[in-house]
Amino acid sequence: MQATLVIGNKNYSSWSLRPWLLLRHFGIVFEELRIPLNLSETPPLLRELSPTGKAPVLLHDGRTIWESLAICEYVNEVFLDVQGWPAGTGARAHARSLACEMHAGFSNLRGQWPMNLRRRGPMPINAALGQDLARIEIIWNECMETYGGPWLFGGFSIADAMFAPLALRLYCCQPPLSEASAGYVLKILEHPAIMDWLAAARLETEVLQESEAAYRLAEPGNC
Ligand SMILES: N[C@@H](CCC(=O)N[C@@H](CS)C(=O)NCC(=O)O)C(=O)O
Repeated sequence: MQATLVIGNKNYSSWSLRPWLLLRHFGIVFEELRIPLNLSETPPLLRELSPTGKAPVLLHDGRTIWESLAICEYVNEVFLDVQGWPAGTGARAHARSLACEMHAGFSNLRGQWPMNLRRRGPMPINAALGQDLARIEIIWNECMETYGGPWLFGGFSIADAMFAPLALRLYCCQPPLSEASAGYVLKILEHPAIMDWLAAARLETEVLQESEAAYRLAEPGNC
């Protein structure tokens, strides 16, 4: 039975992108139901589909699966024959740790640079944001050194799906990056599914004031 992935706006919904990318990368055919966020009709529509009233949510075989990482785990089990994580207990544990860290952490980066694919140009970096960026450098450099690239664990895994929106934020806000991290951002940008997502995002016209305001506060008119 075909699954339906409920997503938010492609320009803004970083959580939606994660399981969407995983499904697309592995060629899983699914239906996409886009519900624009922050409209007056959004909360009742999302509440009907998801217990948290948030996107993404996956509907499959009479089941409702919410939370991006839980959706990735379900996709891994049901559609990917558990190939969504790297082979090898050590690498798998490492990848799961990073995916959880991404899901639970990076609040400064997520708060100050919410995903807004229309933004382009350098943004100021305060101490808190700098800490998140430094941690990303450590993670990506360690992964490239340990597993040899081109993806975080060699082949594409759920860890890449989890970090992809963060890579797009770095593309939009252009902080200084090491060679390994810049290469990884480029690799994400060149993924055919990401190119499709970006093209669809460009066609969207909705404006989420909340996401725009974060940037205006940081530096008016900079990007
Ligand atoms: N922890 C959740 C976060 C989901 C989330 O915050 N989704 C946002 C869109 S990116 C949303 O649905 N916002 C609508 C709202 O909060 O009303 C996950 O990993 O899926």
